[in-house]
Amino acid sequence: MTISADHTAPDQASKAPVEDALSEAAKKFGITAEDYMLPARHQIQMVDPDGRLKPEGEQGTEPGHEYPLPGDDELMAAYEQLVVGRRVNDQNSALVRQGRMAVYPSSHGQEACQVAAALCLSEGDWMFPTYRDAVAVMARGVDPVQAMTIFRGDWHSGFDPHEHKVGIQCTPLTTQLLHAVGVAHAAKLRGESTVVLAMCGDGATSEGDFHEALNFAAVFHLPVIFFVQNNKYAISVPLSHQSVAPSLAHKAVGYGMAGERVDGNDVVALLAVLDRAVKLAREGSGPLLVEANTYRMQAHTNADDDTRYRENSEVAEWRAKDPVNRMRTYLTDRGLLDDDVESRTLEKAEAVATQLRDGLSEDVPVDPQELFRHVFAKPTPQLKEQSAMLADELARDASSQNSGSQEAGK
Ligand SMILES: Cc1ncc(C[n+]2csc(CCOP(=O)(O)OP(=O)(O)O)c2C)c(N)n1
Ligand SMILES: [Mg+2]
Repeated sequence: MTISADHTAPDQASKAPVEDALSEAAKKFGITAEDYMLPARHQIQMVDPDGRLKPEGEQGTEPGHEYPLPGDDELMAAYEQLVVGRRVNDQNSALVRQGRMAVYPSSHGQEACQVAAALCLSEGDWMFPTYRDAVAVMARGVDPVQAMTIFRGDWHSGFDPHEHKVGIQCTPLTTQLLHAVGVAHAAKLRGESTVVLAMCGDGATSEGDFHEALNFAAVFHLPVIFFVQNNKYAISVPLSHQSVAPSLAHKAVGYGMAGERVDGNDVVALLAVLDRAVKLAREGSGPLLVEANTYRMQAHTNADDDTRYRENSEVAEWRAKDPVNRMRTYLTDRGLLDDDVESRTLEKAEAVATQLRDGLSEDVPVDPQELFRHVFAKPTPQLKEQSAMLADELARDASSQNSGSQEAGK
């Protein structure tokens, strides 16, 4: 992708260099542009794996990389979505085993990232998720059964992306980052205050599209947050074979944008970091990259055997850092969560699971001719021919079934 002069953004047309904008952003925090772009030396972690709030001096913050604790309402909303998200992951995995869905890439263990990705955005913002981000899509308000339609394989998307400002969950790695950048570019040209959250995994950072999306966003100073869920694997390929950069957040500085690392199993820290990233992007400080340090607790999908490439001890180590248990302990100790709230939350999660079981157990009538629709605005001669062949075959099938049942009825 080359950047043509025809696409010159307004601020560049008026010759305001992006470095100036970065210096402006850095000035807000009293640090240099370089320190603004480089992630803090340590990941941001506010609540430790045992559910204890860390003393301020140990949260990984530095001058210019300071994060206030999110408010209680936001934390309680996050906890509810965490519990619902965990139930959704486990219910969907069961539905795949029962043959009700073709595939489900579970985000079990990554629910804190999923929930924070949805909660940090305002109504008018956009989210561009991957195949693993169904819980984020639902937390953004998409109906659970509509969200899962794509994994049943009977339609491209069960929801209208424009209605919810959520892109279709994307399987071709990182193409969604380019879509996200395009939407952010359009919003900026129109003078809208939209922020776009573009999601991807650690493996996806090796794709060419990742580079093009980040470079374009930085050069045109667009309001995009690249949210990288580093769950340590790209199917069987470990992070060590993917990148030897100090961290994935460090990649940001090479493009001229700010990067930050955060504990991806600590929803409190995630909300703090993402909320600030959204605010900065909305204020016009340009794109940001947030790397969440998390772990994929289950196999890549139901078609993968993770015991062939990782040790059980590694999985056990991460089980102790579970994002849901950690938040339950923290909120209980704060006196915000008691047995009543917990049982109401579990009921809500169970209601969503029931909705998924009922909705995905219905047999949907599918028209095989849909295969040819919406491919091209004007169907090609080849597609027309194939569609006619299919119609012919279906008609022959129907007539042989009819004559078969007449024979049986004699
Ligand atoms: C362009 C492209 N290349 C390869 C694949 C096959 N593929 C599907 S998922 C995946 C791994 C991606 O890993 P990561 O980005 O870390 O995301 P995760 O699955 O861990 O959430 C690969 C290689 C694909 N879907 N698209
Ligand atoms: Mg990964």
